[in-house]
Amino acid sequence: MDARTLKIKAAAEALTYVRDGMRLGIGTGSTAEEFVRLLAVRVASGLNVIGVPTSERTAALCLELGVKLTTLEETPALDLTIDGADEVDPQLALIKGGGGALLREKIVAAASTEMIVIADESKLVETLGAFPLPIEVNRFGLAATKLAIEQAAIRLGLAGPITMRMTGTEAFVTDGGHLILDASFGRIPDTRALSDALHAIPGVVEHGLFLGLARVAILAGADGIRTLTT
Ligand code: ABF
Repeated sequence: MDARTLKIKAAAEALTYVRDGMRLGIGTGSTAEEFVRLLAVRVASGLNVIGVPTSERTAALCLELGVKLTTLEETPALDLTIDGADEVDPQLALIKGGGGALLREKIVAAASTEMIVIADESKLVETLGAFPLPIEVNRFGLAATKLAIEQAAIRLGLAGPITMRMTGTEAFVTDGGHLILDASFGRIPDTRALSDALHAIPGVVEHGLFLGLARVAILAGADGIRTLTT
């Protein structure tokens, strides 16, 4: 089975959690896009939901397909967020942000009663960290922030290259106007300690460790769907 088929299967399973009248957080990335496509079909046949998109890209897709959008200003509390991930561990800690939307994704997930992660089963790992951790940073003081991240990592026994995300020859800029540093620390045994240490650095806007946010992970594989819960 190809990767796209697996993503569609995970997205279809997530759709079974959506009820009429729900206020949804709508994720970013290729798996979340499959969810939007399936959701749009249900909306066209009468499902009444409203969604907060986690990126401009997702907003554009929702508008194109007729999924009604709102904002967290108008609708500050959401029922359910459905989003992809770059890595999922068995406790449902996640690395997200490979698509560059981690700040809005985390704000939206935190505003939701429930978060469901959808992915193909290749995203399931024993310990997070093979995927470089995206860290969204303010442009001001970039070199100082990077140094502070390196020092914080060393205190936790972590080390590895930290590179600025690029689009061609230009720095990648997030929807919030910030930059992303991708930190290749390798295995992260204590995700909470790293999360806290990164949050303590003033130039760090947010990072891609999503801890305690997802309650359900729907993972599609060649043998079918696995649903993990906390
Ligand atoms: C978003 O999209 C991210 O947080 C994650 O980086 C990425 C996953 O993308 P895909 O579903 O394309 O693998 O959910």
